[in-house]
Amino acid sequence: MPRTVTPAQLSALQRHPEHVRNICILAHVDHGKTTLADALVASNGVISARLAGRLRYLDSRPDEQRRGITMKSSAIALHHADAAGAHHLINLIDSPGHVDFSSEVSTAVRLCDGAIVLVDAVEGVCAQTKAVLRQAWTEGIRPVLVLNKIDRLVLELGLTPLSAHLHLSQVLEQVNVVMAELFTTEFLERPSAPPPDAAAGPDTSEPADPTTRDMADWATGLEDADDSAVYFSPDAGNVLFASAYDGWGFGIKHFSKIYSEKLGIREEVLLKTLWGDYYLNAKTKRIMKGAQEKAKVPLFVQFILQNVWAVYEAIAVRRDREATEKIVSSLRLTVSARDLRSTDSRVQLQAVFSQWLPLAPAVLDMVVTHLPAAASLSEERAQRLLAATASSFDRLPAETRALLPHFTRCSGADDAPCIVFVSKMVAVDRAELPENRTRPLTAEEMARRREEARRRHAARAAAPDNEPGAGSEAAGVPLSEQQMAALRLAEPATPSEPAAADPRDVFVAFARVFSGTVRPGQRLFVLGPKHDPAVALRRLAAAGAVSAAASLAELPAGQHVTECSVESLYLLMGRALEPLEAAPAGCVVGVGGLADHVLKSATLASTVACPAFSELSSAVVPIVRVAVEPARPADLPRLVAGLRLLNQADACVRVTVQESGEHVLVTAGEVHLQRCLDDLRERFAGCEVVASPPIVPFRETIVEPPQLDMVNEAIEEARAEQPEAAQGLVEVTTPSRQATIAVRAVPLPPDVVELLDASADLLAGLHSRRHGDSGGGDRHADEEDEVASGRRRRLLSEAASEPQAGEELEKSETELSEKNRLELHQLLSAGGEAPPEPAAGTVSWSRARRCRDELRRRLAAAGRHQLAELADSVWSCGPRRCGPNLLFNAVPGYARLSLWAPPPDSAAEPPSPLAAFDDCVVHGFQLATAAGPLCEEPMRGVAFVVEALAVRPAEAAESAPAGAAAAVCGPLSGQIVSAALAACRRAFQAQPQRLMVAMYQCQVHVTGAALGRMYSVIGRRGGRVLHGDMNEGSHSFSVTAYVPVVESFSLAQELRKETSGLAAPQLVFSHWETLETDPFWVPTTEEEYLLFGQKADTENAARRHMNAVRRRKGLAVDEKIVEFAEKQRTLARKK
Ligand SMILES: Nc1nc2c(ncn2[C@@H]2O[C@H](COP(=O)(O)OP(=O)(O)OP(=O)(O)O)[C@@H](O)[C@H]2O)c(=O)[nH]1
Ligand SMILES: [Mg+2]
Repeated sequence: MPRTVTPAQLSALQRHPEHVRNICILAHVDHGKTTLADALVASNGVISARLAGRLRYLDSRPDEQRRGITMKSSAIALHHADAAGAHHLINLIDSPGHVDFSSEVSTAVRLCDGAIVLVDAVEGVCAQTKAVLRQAWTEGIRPVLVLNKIDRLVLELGLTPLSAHLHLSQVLEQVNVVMAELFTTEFLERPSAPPPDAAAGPDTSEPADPTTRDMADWATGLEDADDSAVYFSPDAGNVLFASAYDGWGFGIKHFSKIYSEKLGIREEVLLKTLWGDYYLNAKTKRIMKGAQEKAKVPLFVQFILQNVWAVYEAIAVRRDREATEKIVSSLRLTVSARDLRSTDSRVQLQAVFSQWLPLAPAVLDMVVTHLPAAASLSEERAQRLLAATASSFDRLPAETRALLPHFTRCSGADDAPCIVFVSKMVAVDRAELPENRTRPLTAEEMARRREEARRRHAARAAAPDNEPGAGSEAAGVPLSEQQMAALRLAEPATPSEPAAADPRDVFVAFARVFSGTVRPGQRLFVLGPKHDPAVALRRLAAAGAVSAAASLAELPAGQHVTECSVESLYLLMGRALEPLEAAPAGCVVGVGGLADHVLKSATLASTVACPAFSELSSAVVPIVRVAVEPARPADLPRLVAGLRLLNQADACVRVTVQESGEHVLVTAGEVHLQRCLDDLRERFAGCEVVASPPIVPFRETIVEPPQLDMVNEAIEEARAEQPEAAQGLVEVTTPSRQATIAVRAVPLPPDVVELLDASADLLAGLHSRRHGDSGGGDRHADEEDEVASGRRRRLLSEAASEPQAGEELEKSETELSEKNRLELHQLLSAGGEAPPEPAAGTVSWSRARRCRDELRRRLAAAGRHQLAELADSVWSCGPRRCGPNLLFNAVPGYARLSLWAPPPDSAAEPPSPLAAFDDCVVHGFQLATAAGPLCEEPMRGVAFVVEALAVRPAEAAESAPAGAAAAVCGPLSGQIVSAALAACRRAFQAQPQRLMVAMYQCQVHVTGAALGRMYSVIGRRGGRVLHGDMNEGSHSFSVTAYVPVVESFSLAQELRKETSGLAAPQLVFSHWETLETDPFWVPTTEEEYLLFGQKADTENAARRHMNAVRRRKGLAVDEKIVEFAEKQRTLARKK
């Protein structure tokens, strides 16, 4: 089929935002998104209808085709004419469903107004289905539902139409349960605000069932709590039943029209009753309620499913050619004889269904009627986009608020401010750009050239000295430029060929225009994530003009605006790009020329009054890190350049350079890592890259002393050599003997750690408030941080390498050179330690107080009454000043300002002599929590209580005079940092230490047959199964398990191998879990010797992990290589 629409027609449609729909397809992995997209793409003639569903056109990368999963979201512009003859432009984005690529989903959702959510009718709602529904909800975009793969109900499960109906209603119910959860959560959180989706969009005017409304009012007491628009229901028209693979799909509306003519029942009545518990009374010809009760066949089964089932049975089950032909003729379809005679039943099915119930029109009709147009952006969503950095829309400057009508009206007028959001940067092969592509000749050009050639031929024939057989070249006549051009088959690229030094890939920004019209050559401001319109407007008023840096690299500190020029605009057409003259408000386009200005996402605007849109949130945390290096050392510059490109092209990747020069790549999971490495090798770096085995993070913690030993015997040995009060208390004195600090470490209860995790932004805000905002933490904070942590680690190991005994520690402290001390201080005060910025720019003190009270409550509830009393004297938290460890002040007589209350304006507080060294103790604590003594991984869930801190003035110190002490031992503040660090580490070591491992939550769908083998694979890897429920109406189970991240590599391959490809896991980071074994455990009691033997050579997982990390970091490992060696004998080979 030829292409039915030209890019010119599509770009003409862009000028009517009321006819533009920006939508994405969302679903769990493998539910058929790309297959559905194929059907839609085929409806525009981009691919042949015969190949739709087989080609997976939008999976354009070779690895996507090879692995059969989508890895990058890609967009295509489609045309659709509805039944009324109106023309629509649909910008469709196909997104990946694999959890590793969820960041691609976030980038797609931000640009859209609506989403097609797909659910596999057999598998039902899966983990990612919930995640994408939540994502759509939080972004305020409206979803419609497609229940896909209905053919599997017939062909795989062999369900009857009646049981299929039951099954489908259960799946629908599952989806609606998720929606109800989202609705109620939001409703309870914001009791006074209307729900974003329920009130938005053009079709909320449809009358809601009055009874449900009354009930909602009664139950919740809120007039606007009409949740009817939130749910999916076939009679509301927002649900479609489909099989994307066989190319069919229908909504209730389609059949209600047909049967209203046949039965003479009004269409509206049928629309309300075709789905649900209704049946047709054959005698009275009336529709009655209560089909289930009276054991009647529901209308949906009788009129719809039975017909669909009949086709499947005739074609695919019985392979009955006669019946097939009968069906074809009774449905009045024109199916080609070739298709009907095909031996492949799927070809026959596709041929029949694509005529009877074509998928693309059904989907696109639903999209244009139920999803909002680009022009009808709801006020609520616009406000939310604009007020990303401020606490509320009303607090924004007047100039910013004035932008709102441009958003909601979607004004593409020339005088409207131009606002564009870039959600990701896509690397495109330079040769693929339309300006560099060889363009096929148009018909007129071909005719013109033919004419020219004919003329030349005639002229040559007429020339007297023409010799037959001698071409003009042979005769020595050089061809003219024109002649040369005529000999070429295609038009040469218009601009000169790209210079050899140019990189192969160029970046095209994936963007949506929210207001105004963008044209090539236009200059726009690029607003960084921390851009504050109020500050910029003030600066503008003072200076008269905005001074913006030319590129990201030149950006001075404290400024967040650069200026860029739009080089080119493209229409996104799946694998191809088409040039555009202008992009008016409401459309999704590609923008060229932003590579130096935008790292991953950005807001572009023609005015600085526009705030930066909130950054894209992603549910996945990058957790798998590998060190990469080129196979040939000479390729290092290429690798470095390649990593930079990769970082820009992928929202979820983090690239850092460690102090040691190691390049580290942090990715969301194994599949993501593989794709990143492939990208590096084949595209960005173009050289062979070697990756280290994945580095998995650990945490260190302490626990209560155990009550039972390893053989479950009660530990009776009294630890009463010391008085109770002194147990675990560690006292350290500085080398100059001027200061002493005593610290005790106590484990924090899990729910306190949870509270600290949840309040990280608040804690960081509290800290920066107390210490004056350093303004640090710029776009490159991550990289700096990584460097800083590397350097910190080195300093740490130099400063206090395994402080086991007091003398050793003091020795190492004196060795801490002056230079190192200085570096340490610089490091701590520089951006590297910058905490995350407080969310709203200001600290909410009431929230701080609430957090303190909650902390106290949770500590008391866990029986930690001593700590609960100290809740008001929290000194700091760490590492990075917002982590899950606490430092408490229990120094008698030292009253600090509370962390939880605003600092007083006047400095009227009586300065305690200790206050001067306050920060030193905090720094020591930060260093200690950033790298624990087990294997220098961060600590988690540890409270340090400072029970004594004494600083004697230098004169009083018994040793040499002050000057001399400083000369030998360094400045006192540095010594206190080291002493606090050492005290914390040793207090930690005085408690039972444990290692914590990161856990993945693993979701697997398997059939009953493969269940056992799957359990054994998970068990072998130290995982535990939480629950394994049988899916209703099918033979498959969905199993949820926890698996340690460190044991999870190649789990997918192993599972696939063991279960013959039947199980594929989805792994998402879930939580940190403490390993119960003590990494230093050795058998001590009789029973333990008996059970474990003297060598205790049974596996100690904690020690194995700890030693692996220590070895990787170059730390000392306490391991004997050969123990109990035996003499080696060479066995004689006697045969
Ligand atoms: N039986 C059946 N199979 C289908 C149907 N739709 C898709 N499939 C198959 O399901 C598999 C996955 O389809 P895709 O379209 O790649 O799924 P996806 O949702 O795009 O997957 P990701 O992009 O990786 O998340 C393919 O093998 C399809 O052939 C359907 O309606 N019926
Ligand atoms: Mg896909």
